[in-house]
Amino acid sequence: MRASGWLVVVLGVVAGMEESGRAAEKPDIVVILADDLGWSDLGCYGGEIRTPVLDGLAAGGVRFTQFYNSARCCPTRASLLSGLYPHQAGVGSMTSDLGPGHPGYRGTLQPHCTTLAEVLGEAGYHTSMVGKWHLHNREGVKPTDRGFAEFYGMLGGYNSCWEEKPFYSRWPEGRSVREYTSAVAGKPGSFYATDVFADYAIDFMGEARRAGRPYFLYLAFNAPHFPLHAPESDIVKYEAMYFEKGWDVIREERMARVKALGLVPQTLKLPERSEVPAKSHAVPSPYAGKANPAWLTLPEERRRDLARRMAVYAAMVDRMDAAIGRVVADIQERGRMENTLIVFLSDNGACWEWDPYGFDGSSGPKNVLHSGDDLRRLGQPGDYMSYGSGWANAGNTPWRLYKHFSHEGGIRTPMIMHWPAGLKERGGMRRDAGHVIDLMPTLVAAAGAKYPDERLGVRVLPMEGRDLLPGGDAVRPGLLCFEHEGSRAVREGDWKLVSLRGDRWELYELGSDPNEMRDLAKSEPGRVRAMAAQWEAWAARCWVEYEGKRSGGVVVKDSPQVVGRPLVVRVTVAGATGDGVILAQGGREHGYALHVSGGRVHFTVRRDGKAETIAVAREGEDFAVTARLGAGGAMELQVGSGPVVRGRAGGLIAVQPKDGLSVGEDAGSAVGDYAVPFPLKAKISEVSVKAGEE
Ligand SMILES: [Ca+2]
Repeated sequence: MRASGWLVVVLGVVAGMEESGRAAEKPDIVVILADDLGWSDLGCYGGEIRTPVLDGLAAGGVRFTQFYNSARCCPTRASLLSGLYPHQAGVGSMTSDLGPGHPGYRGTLQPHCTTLAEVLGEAGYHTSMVGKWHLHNREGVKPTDRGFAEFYGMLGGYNSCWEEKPFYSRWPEGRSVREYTSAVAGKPGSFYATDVFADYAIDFMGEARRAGRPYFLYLAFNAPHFPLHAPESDIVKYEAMYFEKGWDVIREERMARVKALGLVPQTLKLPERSEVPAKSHAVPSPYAGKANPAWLTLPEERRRDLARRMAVYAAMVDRMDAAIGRVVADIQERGRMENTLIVFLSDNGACWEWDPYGFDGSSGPKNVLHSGDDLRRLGQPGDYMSYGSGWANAGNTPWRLYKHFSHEGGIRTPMIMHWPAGLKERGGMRRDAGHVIDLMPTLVAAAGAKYPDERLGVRVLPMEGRDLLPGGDAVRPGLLCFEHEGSRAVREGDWKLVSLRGDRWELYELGSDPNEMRDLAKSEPGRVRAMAAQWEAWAARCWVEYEGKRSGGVVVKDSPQVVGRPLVVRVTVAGATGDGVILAQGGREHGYALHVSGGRVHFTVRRDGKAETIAVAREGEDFAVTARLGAGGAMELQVGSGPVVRGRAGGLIAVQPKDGLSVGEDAGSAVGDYAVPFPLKAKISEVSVKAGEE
């Protein structure tokens, strides 16, 4: 029996090789994801940042000129790994879990989706992940619970690149770990995340080779996401140049190069500097709602500070390219370059948070103007900063807007595929649209794997994307759809319908107007209606809860600044026959709301996703409400002259909510336990929100 079984195996292998030669051998697969990388940052996409390794992969493979992600860290990662739209996988927003009533917003990969690691593991692949997960750190949903046999990296979204503990970990527990000294910038043997990721990637590839198995390595850098950290030796390559040129010259130079490279039409014009979105967390930013300023209008001290920030960012990209170079060199040394499929892309566009000056300390309103010797601290251990919207705008040249948004600056990513044994192209371009949902069908095809119908007894949703390997289409058939925090888009052929949160639809013909400069919505109302209906149908099918959905309530234009301030909210309601929201400011992360439900008035305070609610009965259809949030989080609620009900939130509102104050509905995501917009049929008057007084 034993001899005959052995014989059958050998015959099978020989037959396979005779049929299709090298292709019978499964390719090794490496998917490399950058974090918050702008569209034109890489040399092969028009950037001045030195990226010779990625440029080399592009020269030996194929670049996609219109490849899309899902605008933000978590949704893109969920979509890339599952082959589904983010909401279908359960990650329509970030990692907050809104509960079973909101299947698109469970904050982590759901049982009805499978992952690239699970599918390729079933096909015999050694599976490993190095880098940033950001799909929740709960037990049962870590990388090693979703198909990756080995993991080293960070489970959360962003943290120091210089400090290993407690941010980076090795799973499964008990595996051998490398030892690094901590936070001694640039010293041999000290920890720097990007370099360490390459160390572990090479370790994991070696393990697979020793086991005699093909491997799938998912290498998800946290570079160049904030906090911007890089070795001084890389920063100095860029600092003086960025100060001399500034973002206006860089934008012009990149524009010229993307044309020279043939990435965009020769007729394309550089748009005006993008605006700083009005809902800025850097409140009160004087730039909110205005365009990024011209570089030379800024004082020299500010320009030196900003040049240093951009230099640190560029150094992170430079260093990431070098780390990828070490991984590629390891593959080359083993003679495996021919049959290794390498994919490189970014999870979203460059990050504008939250105004042209960037932030210091944490993502929020604090900015520090550094000067003199203090500039040298930027990017070093202990520092924490970002580069701001002016540089992010340059990073996304020639597109509009940034990370978070469904305009091209948010969702268009560089995308390189390199696989000499499987792809015809050597330095070519693919000009049809692609999307991260395409990686699942592409890798399933490349690996000869099978996408399952079921996973652990649960039916798995079918793949949404298409196999990229054949190529050859001038225009992608079908629809691509987008939604993130109310920014929506649908693309069919070269037509794209797009909106900001809560705003009207804009219509663009990307074939002649790739950077969304000529809005045709007014002249093509029929097309707007038809495409909007396509988007609505997609949203309903994929569990999208559109945050900008409006119901006739009022959104207050200049919402109160509530961070760290005691609140007193007063409002008069008349003719309230049913349930609904009286007023709300904020959403699923931070904010407060008053709503009526089950004959009671509810007061909710939400901090970091955690909601505290107190409620009191109301008498009749007409009533006045007073709600207070005091120091230390003391909550009070009173209806009319009735009893005062008390509760306690964790503290005052800690982050200025993105969703403005709305009256008569909750126009953003839900602060309280209701389904937005939850309009209240009533006359609401005498609304007063006092922030900063007890
Ligand atoms: Ca990101």
